[in-house]
Amino acid sequence: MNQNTSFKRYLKMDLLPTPWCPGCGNGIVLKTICQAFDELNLPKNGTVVVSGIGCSGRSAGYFDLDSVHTAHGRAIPVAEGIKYAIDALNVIVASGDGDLLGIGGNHLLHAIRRNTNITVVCYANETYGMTGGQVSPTTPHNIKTLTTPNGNPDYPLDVQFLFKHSGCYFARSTVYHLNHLKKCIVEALKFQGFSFVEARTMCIVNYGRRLGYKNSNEMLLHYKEFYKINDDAGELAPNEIGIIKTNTLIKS
Ligand SMILES: Cc1ncc(C[n+]2csc(CCOP(=O)(O)OP(=O)(O)O)c2C)c(N)n1
Repeated sequence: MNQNTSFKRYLKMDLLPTPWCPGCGNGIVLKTICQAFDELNLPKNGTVVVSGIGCSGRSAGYFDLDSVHTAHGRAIPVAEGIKYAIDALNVIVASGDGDLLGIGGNHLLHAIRRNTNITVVCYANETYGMTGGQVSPTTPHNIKTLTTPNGNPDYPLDVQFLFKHSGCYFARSTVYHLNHLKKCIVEALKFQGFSFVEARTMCIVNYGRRLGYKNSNEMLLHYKEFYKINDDAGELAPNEIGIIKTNTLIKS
């Protein structure tokens, strides 16, 4: 199969289009996960995708693999259960920041503690997209959302710090930086232990338009201009994307 289209073998092409709004970045994350699977030639009958609830959670059903669409926030423990039951499987979680860091945050902490050998790709759009654009754990300070019309009084969770001293893998990228995002996912899949990729992605309809973006392309251009790649970092600045080298993390 042609190198550029062979990733499609991991997708249920007959189910397309997805239910996501025009301009949503989720499709880019979904495609990039499939490209990472393709690069590693993951066996379709040996790979499982698990998601929680949310727009991004809908991605599980579009993989042409065994997949589980769990209850809200419960993707990680279900994925861990699958991995502990059948170690030979590649187990990947694909879900949103609200799902994984909000209602599911407790499970994330314990997956890090256990260093379970699964990969999580977090569609981090800084909002609860499916339910209309409420504030989420990753919404920046002062940003206006449906539930913070005067600006978010809280500060966002900087996810990388949950991983400090864990011995796990953490990477951050965006849907603008396609090759970098794919590299982050490929390296995560190769990592023997718990790996987490924070994929910054845009929700124009329920988030970006409240911030004054006219379209999702403007949000993409913001990623292009704001983020700098720093793959050798022990820690990422707010405007940096990269892979935190696991050898900079000390397992206590
Ligand atoms: C137990 C429970 N609480 C609340 C909801 C409502 N709900 C559905 S999706 C969602 C937020 C999802 O946000 P996120 O994970 O960021 O995904 P996105 O839609 O932004 O991709 C919420 C709160 C639910 N379905 N179940």
